[in-house]
Amino acid sequence: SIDKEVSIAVVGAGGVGSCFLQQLAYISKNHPKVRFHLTYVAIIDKALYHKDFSDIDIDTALSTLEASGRPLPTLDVAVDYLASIPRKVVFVDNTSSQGIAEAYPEILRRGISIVTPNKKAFSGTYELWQQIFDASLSTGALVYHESSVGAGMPIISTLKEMVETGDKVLRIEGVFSGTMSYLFNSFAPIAGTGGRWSEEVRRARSLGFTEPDPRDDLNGLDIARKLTILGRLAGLPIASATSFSVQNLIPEELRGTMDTEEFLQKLADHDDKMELLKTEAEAANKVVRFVGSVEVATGTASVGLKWYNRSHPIANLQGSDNIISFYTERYGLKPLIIRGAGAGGHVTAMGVSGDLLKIVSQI
Ligand code: NHO
Repeated sequence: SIDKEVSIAVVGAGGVGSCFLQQLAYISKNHPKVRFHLTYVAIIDKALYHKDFSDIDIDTALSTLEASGRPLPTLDVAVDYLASIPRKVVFVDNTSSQGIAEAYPEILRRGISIVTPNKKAFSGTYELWQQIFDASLSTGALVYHESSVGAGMPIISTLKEMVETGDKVLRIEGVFSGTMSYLFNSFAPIAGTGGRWSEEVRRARSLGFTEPDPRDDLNGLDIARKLTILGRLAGLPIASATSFSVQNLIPEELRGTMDTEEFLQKLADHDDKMELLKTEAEAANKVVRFVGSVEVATGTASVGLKWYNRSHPIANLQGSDNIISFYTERYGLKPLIIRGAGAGGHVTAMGVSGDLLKIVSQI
């Protein structure tokens, strides 16, 4: 029997958002206790919602939004509308919008819970982080963001449980970017030679493994954002994603405003340097990988190239997999290791849907 009714607002319906809507359709048909009402759907320029809060059919939401969506209201207007819904409301942010991220404290203050894979809010200023969790504490509205690190893998929930049950996290280390995982697994494989660096970047891009402009992966910022989030959850007041050492793999001369094609052509001039890195590691019977780590005792985080023995779990990743190792007091010398697909619409949306289920069971 149904014992709860919840309204869902979905903002963003791209790679992750469209997969999330498919999962929401499944959940709403199969949940034994909760009735889900899709009450608001929006993309960058359009929104679909009804004055009387009546339901939007989940299966056809996107085509209806395309055909008869109205112009996107301002965020203030949208939040006023959501706050007036006479039910519990969960706001699902499937965008990478900075503006929406900055509105989380206000959304929570209005009693609306939030689920999101968007890293911006949690890796921005420490002040925004505090405002978000203070607002949640004061109103009881919840905020979950599992997919902001490692897609659907249980990274954030695991770390939170360690901390909340009194384990002491000492170090977190891993490969946090599907793109960089793919690039280094094929550039410096544990067996065979791998291609030239710029060719590997070009190939990864054509296979859809990089951002449209690969510089957005090579600059290390995506990984720095994820480390900021994990470091803060482990108790470090990390000021921002640019407050610690991040190795930028974009050669300095190529950081200007040139277009992507010109960048890829010029990147070939730097292949010899990358080749040298690879052969130096090989000479020591190791492989080079691009990793991130948080060192809790010293309060530091870093992102950059490191060498690993061929037998090391970090050296043995495949495809665009992520791997995250938690070194804690409880786990001693053998870290808890979580490994699996770290990118892609369906697995990222699963983290979002899983969080939604956790929220509805608590509100
Ligand atoms: P898209 O496909 O660009 O879709 C964005 C949607 O938001 C569009 O529908 C757009 O119209 C809408 N939108 C943008 N601004 C809006 C606004 N102001 N109001 C209303 N709608 C707006 O982006 P994705 O790929 O679906 O990503 C969505 C979010 O999930 C982003 O925050 C992204 O960072 C996050 N995310 C995506 C992935 C992924 O695999 N695609 C992952 C994690 C988080 O695990 C993944 C990952 O880390 C991949 C990473 N590149 C890696 O490891 O290499």
